[in-house]
Amino acid sequence: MEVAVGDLKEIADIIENGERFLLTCHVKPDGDALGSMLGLGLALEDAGREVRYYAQDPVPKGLSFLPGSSQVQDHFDPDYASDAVLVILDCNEPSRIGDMAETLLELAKRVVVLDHHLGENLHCNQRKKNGLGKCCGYVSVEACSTAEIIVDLLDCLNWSMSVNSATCLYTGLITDTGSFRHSNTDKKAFLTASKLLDAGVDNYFVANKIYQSCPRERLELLGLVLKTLEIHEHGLFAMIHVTPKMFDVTGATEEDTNDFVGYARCIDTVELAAFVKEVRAGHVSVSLRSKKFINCVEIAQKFGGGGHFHAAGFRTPGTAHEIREVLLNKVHEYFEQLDISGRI
Ligand SMILES: [Mn+2]
Repeated sequence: MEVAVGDLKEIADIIENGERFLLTCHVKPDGDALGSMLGLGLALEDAGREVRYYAQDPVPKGLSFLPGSSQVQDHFDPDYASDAVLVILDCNEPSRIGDMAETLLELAKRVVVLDHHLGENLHCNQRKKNGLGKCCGYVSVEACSTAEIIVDLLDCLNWSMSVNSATCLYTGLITDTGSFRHSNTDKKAFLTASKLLDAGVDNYFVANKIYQSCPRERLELLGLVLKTLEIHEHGLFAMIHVTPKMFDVTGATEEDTNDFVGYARCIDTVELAAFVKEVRAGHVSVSLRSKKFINCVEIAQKFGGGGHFHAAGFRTPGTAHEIREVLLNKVHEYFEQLDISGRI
């Protein structure tokens, strides 16, 4: 796997020459999806381009402080889309954009993909499908966040960054690196942060919005979820879950479960953590997080999911209790074929 696919200069040319843009990101948008989309979009607006933002799912309450977030719509005008450069941020598979992905890809005049996930590289496949080079992209698994790629792109364009644009990008950077704690945090992540602070970002403001502004329902739900903690595989695997009933009892919403999996992973012996989330009865999504040597994608792929080495996920029908059992078995199989002697 190449670490970077595509040419950022080629993307910069398309951006420079475009007049109308439709920006989109993945379903259930997170800090990097929205941060990179709005960060790029606000820079485009400052450069006099016409920009619209589309995301299938709404902006989470916790990210509504992002400048420009009120402009994100859950629908798009097909006439506008057919005359626009479609920029897809923080994902590279149509299913991650949502139900309207194929329509958008058909309609758009040009398609640009900017991402840092492992995956089938939408732009390459689309390029083959369309034959005419309508799609291109830059996907770098080395980049800690899509926001970092946008900073590089704006550098390439020689465009200056407004405080608002930089605030969005900084949010993408700190959320995807877990505030510079995850393994994807490298020197470049700090250099990018430094550039964003130079552009005027109030990092304490952003940190407070992200980490010190949660509703009390979140903590009440966390209390119930932590009671479901079980540790398996000689202390290496921790699992927690949430059920629809726990949401009912606490009044918390799905957004409130953000990063709960981190509590399971933070245990000293744990190398792999799973959070089994049943929000609607019979529909489960699972977040997997690892510390060092466990490849979450390999496990997620057994269930048709994907992601990064240290962070992946999948969706499946079933109840939380059923999926716990199935996952426990798969993880056990995974550990059996892994040589963990000397690690426990
Ligand atoms: Mn990201």
